[in-house]
Amino acid sequence: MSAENKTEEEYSGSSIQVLEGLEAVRKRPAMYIGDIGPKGLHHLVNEVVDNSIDEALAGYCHNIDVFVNEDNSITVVDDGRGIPVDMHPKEKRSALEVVLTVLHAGGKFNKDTYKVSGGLHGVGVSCVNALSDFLHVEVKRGGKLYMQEYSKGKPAFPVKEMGPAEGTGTSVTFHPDGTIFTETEYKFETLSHRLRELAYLNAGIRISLTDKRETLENGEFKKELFYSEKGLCEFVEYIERAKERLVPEVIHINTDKYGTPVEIAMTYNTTSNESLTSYVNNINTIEHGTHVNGFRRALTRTLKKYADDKKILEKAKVEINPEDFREGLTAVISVKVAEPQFEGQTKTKLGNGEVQGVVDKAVAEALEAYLEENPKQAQLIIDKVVLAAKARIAAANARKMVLRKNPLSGAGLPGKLADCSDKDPEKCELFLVEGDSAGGTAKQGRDRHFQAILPLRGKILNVEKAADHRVLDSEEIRNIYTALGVTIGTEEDPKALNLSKLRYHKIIIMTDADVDGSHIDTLILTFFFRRMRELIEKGYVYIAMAPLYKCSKGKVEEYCWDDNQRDKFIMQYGGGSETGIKIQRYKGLGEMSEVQLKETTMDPDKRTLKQVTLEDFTEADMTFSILMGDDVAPRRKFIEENAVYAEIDA
Ligand code: 0RA
Repeated sequence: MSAENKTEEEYSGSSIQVLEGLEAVRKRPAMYIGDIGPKGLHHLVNEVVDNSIDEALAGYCHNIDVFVNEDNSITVVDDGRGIPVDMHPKEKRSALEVVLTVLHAGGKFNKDTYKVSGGLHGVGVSCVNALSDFLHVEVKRGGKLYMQEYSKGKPAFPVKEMGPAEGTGTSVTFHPDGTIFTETEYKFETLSHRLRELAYLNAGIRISLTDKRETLENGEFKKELFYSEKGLCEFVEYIERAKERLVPEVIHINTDKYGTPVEIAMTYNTTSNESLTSYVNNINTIEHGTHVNGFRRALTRTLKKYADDKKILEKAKVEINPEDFREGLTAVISVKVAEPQFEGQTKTKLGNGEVQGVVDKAVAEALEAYLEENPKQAQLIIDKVVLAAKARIAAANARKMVLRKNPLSGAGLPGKLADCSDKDPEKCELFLVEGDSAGGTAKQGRDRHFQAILPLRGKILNVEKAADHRVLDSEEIRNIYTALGVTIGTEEDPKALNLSKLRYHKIIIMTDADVDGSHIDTLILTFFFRRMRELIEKGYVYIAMAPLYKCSKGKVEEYCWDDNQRDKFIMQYGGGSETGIKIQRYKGLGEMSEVQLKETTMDPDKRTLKQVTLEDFTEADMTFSILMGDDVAPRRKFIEENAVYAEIDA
């Protein structure tokens, strides 16, 4: 029944609840949790944890323990007050059952907690219940233990009283429904990343993550603890751990005296990159919004006023732009807003106008005090701003020179590019291929209608460390610009990226599956991340996944992308023994014939592409700083911790 057909009476609370029954969630899961892939799968955990976080923010819960069980079910245990279990007078069933079976019911029972958490979609635990083939909930409350179980959102029996219990709390175990999700395997890193973030955003809560699928050498399960005493202050220190600080302290603002709780931590490092992460109600607002506008306005105004008062700008004789205040800035902004309005393409841009002034006031006040109390640091920051302004002007001139000598557009396409015949960018793909030899194979293996090949000579320039005009001087990099049809400078902004003539909507990085190849991937990704981030944001950048092995027995042939697949083949065709099985290990793209390369890596019907996303800007920014920056120690540590290729090469 559509909403239009309803009589006025049917619009009562109960009818809306019927309309929004759990069947609706199972019919259109993506509408409620975003998607049915890995993202949606992990979102279920966030949805449950968010309820516990709300309970913690209300002051009743201190510990949250998350378990990934052997069967990929998830258990979330908290020591809050426990979901109420008393009979609901109208519904004639326990409040617990209502919370778990009625959409958005959680909040209605819990008016005294200030709902701030509740995920991007904020649909509640009933939604998780609907999308689980099994859910088990336990509540400790009033000295007793209660329990209920569900399948696909339907209760298996009414709430049971199980006996006496000590303390209070809620424990939810759910197993995602494999008929709904494309994948049901949880990733430790995805979960730990969000839980770490939550610990920093909500100081004082102890969160643990235990993976019962994995036993360590000492016989214990893989486990991580997340706890932050000082909140965002420590978050910024974590982000900055691979960078050189300009000022030793992290400026920490934490106040709700202007009506909206605002927490900000910021510092400056010696790089020229800005890293600004913002949150509203624990949700990462990737598109920022009014809270960030307030922050930027206050930062620019306060620093400028300080420099003016001290007559520093007069002496330096430069025009300062707002962007000059952002070079080397690292900041995390978190606000808690009662009724957030989210706007923008991905609904992650805060629209509430009143928040801008609140953040502005809080930042101006704290920053003024910091500058007055720390004149040495103030001088360092202002010096850096002045330097940024001078560098900006010098770079603009150098860029003009380079571009005048050798424009990015109009010079024709690079000689090394084997272009495709189709001209519709939406259909066209550009392969960036490591080395001329693999480039040659790719040219033969491609579909020349829509696939273009640009071979790159080995390692491209590390843009993390190079000055602006040096980047534009590099031939390999100029080739990427011209092949893509990307130029620099629009009417409004001479420095902006101009994508209006972009020639391909798929840009595919294709390198060898070895250490060198992964280094080249990183260099090319660093280039896109720092210079053409919009292409990553639009989802145009991909990494081609070349197979590692070809396994054959008699006439049966199979390509394998990892050791697991190879072992499966050996199991299936050799009963676990390798006799009679041929395993060819591909060390590089060059070892494949054009037919093999086409069949495994280039043909859209058969290949696997990994889309490059900017899911988490903070993490990406840090990874690039660690991998491409000057500091050797954190780089070595990072590579050791993430040594996937090292293993393959062994
Ligand atoms: C409704 C009311 C109350 C607490 C909760 C819900 C609650 C929900 C969840 C979900 C996970 N952990 C939770 N902990 C508590 C307050 C009841 C009271 O006044 O005691």
